[in-house]
Amino acid sequence: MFIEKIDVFCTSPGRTFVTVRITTSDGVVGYGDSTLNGREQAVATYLRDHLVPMLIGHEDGAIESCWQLLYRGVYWRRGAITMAAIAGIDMALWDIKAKRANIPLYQLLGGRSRTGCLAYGHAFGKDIPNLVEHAHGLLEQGFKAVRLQAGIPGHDSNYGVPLPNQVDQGNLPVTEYWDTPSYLRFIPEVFSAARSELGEEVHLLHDSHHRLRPIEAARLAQDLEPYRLFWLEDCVPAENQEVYRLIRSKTVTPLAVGEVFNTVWDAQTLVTEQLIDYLRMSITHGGGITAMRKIFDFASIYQVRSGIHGPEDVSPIGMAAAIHLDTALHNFGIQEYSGYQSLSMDVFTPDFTFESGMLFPGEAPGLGVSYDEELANAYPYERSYLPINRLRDGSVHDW
Ligand code: CS2
Ligand code: MG
Repeated sequence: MFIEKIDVFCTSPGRTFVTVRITTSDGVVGYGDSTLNGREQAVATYLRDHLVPMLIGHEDGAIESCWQLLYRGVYWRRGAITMAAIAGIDMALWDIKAKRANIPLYQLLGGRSRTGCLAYGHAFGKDIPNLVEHAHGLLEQGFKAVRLQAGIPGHDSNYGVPLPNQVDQGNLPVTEYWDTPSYLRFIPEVFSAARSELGEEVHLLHDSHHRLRPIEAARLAQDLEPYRLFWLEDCVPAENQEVYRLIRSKTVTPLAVGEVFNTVWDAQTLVTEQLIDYLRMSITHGGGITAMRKIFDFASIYQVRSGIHGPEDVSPIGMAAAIHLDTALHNFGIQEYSGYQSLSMDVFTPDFTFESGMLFPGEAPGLGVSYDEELANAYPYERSYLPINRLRDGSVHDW
């Protein structure tokens, strides 16, 4: 059997998603996620104009061969656009293969390695009391791990703390301002208060979102050691993997990085030198299931665990794929799960579940997702941007 038709949808049911639907010559349908926040049309166009024509007639069961065709058969390789496009095709082909075998995807990836997958939610607050209150709410929902992001005194905004009436300049980037010294002074206070309010058991995580320099990151990681974080994430931009050598040498706070990575080469030094503890690459941005199962197996040799990226801008399809892989991987660490708007869930109807702080894949054959084309088409694509971050002197900084 072979690929007969590929549809690429770029719609905004709740937020913008890029969805791939493959239909085979014998009528089996598979779904994949190619969402890349703020660059959705670039991926959709790459798929429609460049990849889809190459794939019609390709044997749908030849997944590895298809991946190699799309990675090395197009000469220009790697990059966020390319690997998100490959990911959507790859996920859909794995969905089809598991449907043909009439088993949930995790069974095809080695079977169940754990009863459930530890998840973490996003707690945020304009100040410490507000943050702790939100974190308590997540604990009441059953989470055993929460990411804490707080407003910083003197900052108009901070990463991970949505503003109630964020100035929306239509569909152009919003500018935010950042001050590292006040951030470095305040975050230890946040985690001191959180640890005493939330107790010793709960896993606490924090995301510096690429904003520090190596010595600043080392300082923060050291200052947070008394609060025993599960991880400190994206403390510095990671294009230069070697800068993690300094940070690693100064702290025992676990380090996580990788949500912006899209191939194993982005993480090779970090993994082989054990400069990190968790690799954050997502199936949607890392080239699909074919690529990510290999990358996490490579990471397992160095005792680096998975921490797959799972915000709202990985679609429920990408989340379902992550949970299936999480369930089978030996070196699973934790799964990010910030949840979705009900409209998004109505479009994709994923069968994964969240219970007592853990995520569970469904037992339906394949990924356990669908795509309500009619409902989604009622929410046409709307251009949107991620914010731009500047220092107070106006220079552009990492967002
Ligand atoms: C964040 C992401 O979840 C995280 O760890 O870094 O939500 C990130 O801000 C978004 O994926 C950007 O689109
Ligand atoms: Mg992050």
